[in-house]
Amino acid sequence: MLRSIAFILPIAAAMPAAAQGCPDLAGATKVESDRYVLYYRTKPEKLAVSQHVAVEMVVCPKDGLPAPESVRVDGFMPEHNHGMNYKAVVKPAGDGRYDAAGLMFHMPGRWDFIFEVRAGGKTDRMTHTVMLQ
Ligand SMILES: [Cu+2]
Repeated sequence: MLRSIAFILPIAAAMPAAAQGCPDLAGATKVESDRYVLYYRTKPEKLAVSQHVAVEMVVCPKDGLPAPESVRVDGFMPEHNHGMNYKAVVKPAGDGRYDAAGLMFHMPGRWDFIFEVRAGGKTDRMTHTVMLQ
């Protein structure tokens, strides 16, 4: 009995601390918070002003943390202090994947993608800056 427990524990301790078994999203950009790792990629890949953009995301909880209750994505121009004119709709696609549609960056310049992952009464906010010409 004791012998089998001693055998199991080192295996558990050797597991990676972050995002074990996170589904692969080829070519994605990685952002992370204390609790989550989020990969995203856009469709089309090259962003253009005033064009609808879809965003594919994979959200993976770190070490033993719960799956997200909800995921949101938005865009914001920090230098102009305004967001998008459109609100993205995010749908869970299973296995930690989320598909967002309806984003549009309506002017050139610096935009921040803002990702919000809600779980256990807290929201983790992650951002990634992109430039639109
Ligand atoms: Cu602006």
